[in-house]
Amino acid sequence: MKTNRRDFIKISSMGAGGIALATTPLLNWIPGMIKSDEKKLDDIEAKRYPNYCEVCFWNCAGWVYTDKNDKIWKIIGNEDDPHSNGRFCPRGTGGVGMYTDNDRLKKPLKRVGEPGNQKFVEISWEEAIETIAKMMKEIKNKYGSESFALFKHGSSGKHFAKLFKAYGSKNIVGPAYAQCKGPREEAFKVTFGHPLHSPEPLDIRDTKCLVLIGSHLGENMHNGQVQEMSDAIDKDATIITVDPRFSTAASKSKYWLPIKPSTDLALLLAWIHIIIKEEFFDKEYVEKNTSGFEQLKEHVKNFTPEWAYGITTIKPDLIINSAYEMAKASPSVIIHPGRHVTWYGDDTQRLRAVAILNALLGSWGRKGGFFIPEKAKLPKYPSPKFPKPKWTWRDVKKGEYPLASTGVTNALVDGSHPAYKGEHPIKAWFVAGTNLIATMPDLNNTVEAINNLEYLVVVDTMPAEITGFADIVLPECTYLERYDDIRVSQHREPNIALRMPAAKPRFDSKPGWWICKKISEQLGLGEFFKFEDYSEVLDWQLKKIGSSLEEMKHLGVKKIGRKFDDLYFAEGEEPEFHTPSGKIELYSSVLESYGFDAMPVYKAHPEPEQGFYRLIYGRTPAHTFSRTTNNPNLMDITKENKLWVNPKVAEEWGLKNGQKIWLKNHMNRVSSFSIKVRITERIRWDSVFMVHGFGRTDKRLTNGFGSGISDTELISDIKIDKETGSTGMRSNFVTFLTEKPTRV
Ligand SMILES: Nc1nc2c(c(=O)[nH]1)N[C@H]1C(S)=C(S)[C@@H](COP(=O)(O)OP(=O)(O)OC[C@H]3O[C@@H](n4cnc5c(=O)[nH]c(N)nc54)[C@H](O)[C@@H]3O)O[C@H]1N2
Ligand SMILES: Nc1nc2c(c(=O)[nH]1)N[C@H]1C(S)=C(S)[C@@H](COP(=O)(O)OP(=O)(O)OC[C@H]3O[C@@H](n4cnc5c(=O)[nH]c(N)nc54)[C@H](O)[C@@H]3O)O[C@H]1N2
Ligand code: SF4
Ligand SMILES: [Mo]
Repeated sequence: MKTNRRDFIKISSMGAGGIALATTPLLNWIPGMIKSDEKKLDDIEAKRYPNYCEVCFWNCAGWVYTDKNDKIWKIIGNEDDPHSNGRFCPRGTGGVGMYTDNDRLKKPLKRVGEPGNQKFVEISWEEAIETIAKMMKEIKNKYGSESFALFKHGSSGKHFAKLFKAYGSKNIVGPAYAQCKGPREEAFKVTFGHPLHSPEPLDIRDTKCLVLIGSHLGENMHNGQVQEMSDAIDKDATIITVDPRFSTAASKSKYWLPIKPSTDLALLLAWIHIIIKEEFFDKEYVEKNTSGFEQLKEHVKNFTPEWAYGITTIKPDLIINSAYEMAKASPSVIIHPGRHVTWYGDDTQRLRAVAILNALLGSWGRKGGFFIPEKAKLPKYPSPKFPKPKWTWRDVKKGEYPLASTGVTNALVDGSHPAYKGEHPIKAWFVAGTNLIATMPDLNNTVEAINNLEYLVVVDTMPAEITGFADIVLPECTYLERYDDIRVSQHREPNIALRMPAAKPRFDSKPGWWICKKISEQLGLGEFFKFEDYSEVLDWQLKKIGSSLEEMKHLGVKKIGRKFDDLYFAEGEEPEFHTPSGKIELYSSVLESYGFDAMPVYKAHPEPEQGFYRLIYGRTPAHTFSRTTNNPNLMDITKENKLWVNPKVAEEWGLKNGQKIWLKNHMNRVSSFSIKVRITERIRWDSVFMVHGFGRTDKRLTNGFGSGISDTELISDIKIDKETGSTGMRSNFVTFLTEKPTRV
C-alpha cells in the first residue's frame, strides 16, 4: 500500500490517543494546545520570545508566546530552524506544562534526619549554596576534588560542568553516552573516522531507501527525522524496518522483518554477505575509499541467508529481497545508525556492521545517504585555565572500556558502590537534570551506590525520584524562564539558536548559570563566572561572530552560510578519512589494536526460560523518558504505559485486554505497580513491550505517581559493551503476576 505524509502523521498521532485529524498540523495534537489556539494572537497583545526546546535533545528552536499577564501560554516552531522546520512535536508543544506544573520544586530543600528518609525542610538559597560549598570543600580536603562526580544531562549541564572543571574534577558523565548512543559513536568513528553527533547527518529527505533497525521513528519523535521520513515516503522511498514489534515505522514499510530480538548482527552479516556475493556494492567507491575489503569478503563468506534464518527467524527470501532493495537505491540509501543502541552488550560490533553496510553501499558522503555537516564556531567567554585533575573516570576502572571517548556513567556508579575495591572511589555526587533512578539500569546497584555516598546534591525542576535521595535539592527554573548557552548544532547549514526567558521563574526557582556562579563565589572560584547576568556572555560571544543578543532576540535562529561547498563528496574526489589508514576501515585496525574483533562476529545471547518473555521498551509520541510523565498537558494525551502481549501468550495465560498485572523479572525484581495488558498481533510471542518513563514512585508527583510500570525496575541484568562500557539493557526477561504481590 502506498502511503503519504498525511497518513504517516495520522498514524503517529493515533499512538498519542488518536485525537488528530489527518489534516491538522502536529502542534494541534494536544487538546490543551488546541484550546489555547482559540485565543487569537491579536486579541491578547501577545509577546514572543525565542527559545529552543528542552523536552528532548533534538532542541528544536521556537517562539514562546506570553499573554497580557506575562504568563506563558503557547510555543510554536521557528520557521528558520532546520531541527523543526517551524513545527513542534506534541511533546515540544506540551512543554508549557513544564512551566505550569504545580508539582514543581519550589524552594531549596535540605534533608533532616537519616540519609534516604525523604524528610526535607525548605531552606534559603543562601543556606543551600553555603552548605553545598562546604560539602565541596570538605570532599576536596579529605579525598581530592576528583572524588566529587557530576552527573548531568540537558542544556544547563554545561554550567555545572564548568563549575566542576574549575573545582578540579573532570569526573563528569551523562546518560546520553553509555545508556544511549555511545557504541554508535565509536563504531562510526573507527570505521569512517567520524562519530555522528546530533542531529545525525542523515540525508533522509533525499534517500531512496531507509533501513530502520529498531529505530522507531514516528514513536521516537526526533522532529527533523520524522519530517524528513514523511517527505521520503511522499517521494516513494522504500522503507525497510527490522523490529520484533510492528512499530509505526513498520506500518509504513515495504518490508517488515519481525526479527527475533538480540539477533540483528546475524541479519546484518547476512546482508553484507549478499551485497558482496552478488556484487551489489558500489565498486568504484569501495575500491577508492575503503581498506580491508578482501578480509571482509572472506569473513562473511559463510554468513548466508539460510544461516541467518536459523538465528533470526527471518526467511531467506525476505533477507535477499531487502538486500536487493538497498542495492537498487545505492548510494542513496541509509542503514539508520539508531540512537538508543545499548541493547545486548555487543553493541559496538552491531553498529560496526551497520557502518560497514553503509560503506559498501557507498552512502557516506553521498546524496540521500550521509551528508557532511557543518557547525558554527562561537568563541569561549574569557575565563581562567582549569586546574588539571589528578585522575578521571578512566582511572576508576583502569584499562576498561578503551574506546569510550567520554565519561561512562556506570563506571562512576560502580566507583561509588561499597563493592568497589579500586584506588579511586567516588565519595559524592552532584546530579543536574538526570533522573538516575529512572535512567540507570540495575536500580538496586544505583541505590546501594547512593547510600554509600557522603553527599548527594540534586538540581532538578521536578521532585523526580532522584531528589528523594538527596541531602540538598535545588529547584532550577525551566528552560522557558532562563538563558542558557547558544545552541550551536551541526546541520546541512550551520546555524545558531537563542534561548531566553519568556517569563520570570515561578516560585523560588533559579537558572543553572546563577546557581553555578553563586557556588563558585563561595568556593573562591568566582573568576570562572565573571558576569552579572548570562545575557552578557551571550552578547559577548554573538558580537564576536557579527551578531548580537539584540539581533538574536528578533531572529531566534540564524543560519550562517557553509564555509565549504562539500555537503557531499564531489565527483572524482579522493576524500581522506580520520582513521589510521586514511580509508574507511572495513577491517578495523583500532579495534584490533585493543584486542577486540576487527570485524563483527555474531555471538548468541541469553534466551528466556519457559514462562518468561523478553522485556523490550521504547518511546511514545507524547512523552520523553520520565521528564514528561507528570506534565499535565502530556499526561492528558497518554496517561500510562501498557504492556504489549501477543494473543497466543495472552491466551495461554488467560489474560484479558485492559487487565491489570504485575511483572517479575528473571532475577526476582518485582514491579512497584501494575500495568494494563494490551493484546496485539503487533508483537512477537517471545517478547513484551512497554514505553519507558512511567511508573513514577515519588508521591509528590500527583499526576504521574503509580501510572503504569517503570521498565527500569525490571532491568537488572546488564550486559556491558566491552569496547565502550555501555549498558546493554535488553537481556531481561519477565513473567506475569496476576495477583498483587506481597511486598518485601
Ligand atoms: N517521543 C519520544 N521520542 C524520542 C525520545 C523520547 O523519550 N520520546 N527519546 C529520544 C532519545 S534520547 C533517543 S536515544 C531515541 C531512541 O529511539 P531509537 O533509537 O529509535 O530507539 P531504539 O531502542 O532503537 O528503538 C526501540 C525499538 O526497538 C525495538 N527493538 C527492541 N529490541 C529489538 C531488537 O533486538 N532488534 C531490533 N531490530 N529492534 C528491537 C522495539 O520494539 C522498539 O520499536 O529516541 C528519541 N526520541
Ligand atoms: N529503562 C530505560 N532506561 C533508559 C532508557 C530507556 O529507554 N529505558 N533510555 C536511555 C536514554 S536513550 C537516555 S538519553 C537517558 C535519558 O536520561 P535522563 O535525561 O536522566 O531522563 P529523564 O528521565 O528525562 O530525566 C531528566 C530529569 O531532568 C529533569 N529536568 C528537566 N528539565 C530540566 C532542567 O531544565 N534543569 C534541570 N536541572 N533538570 C531538568 C527532569 O525533571 C528529570 O528529572 O535514559 C536512558 N535510560
Ligand atoms: S523533537 Fe519535540 S520534544 Fe524534541 S526538541 Fe523538538 S519539539 Fe521538543
Ligand atoms: Mo537517548
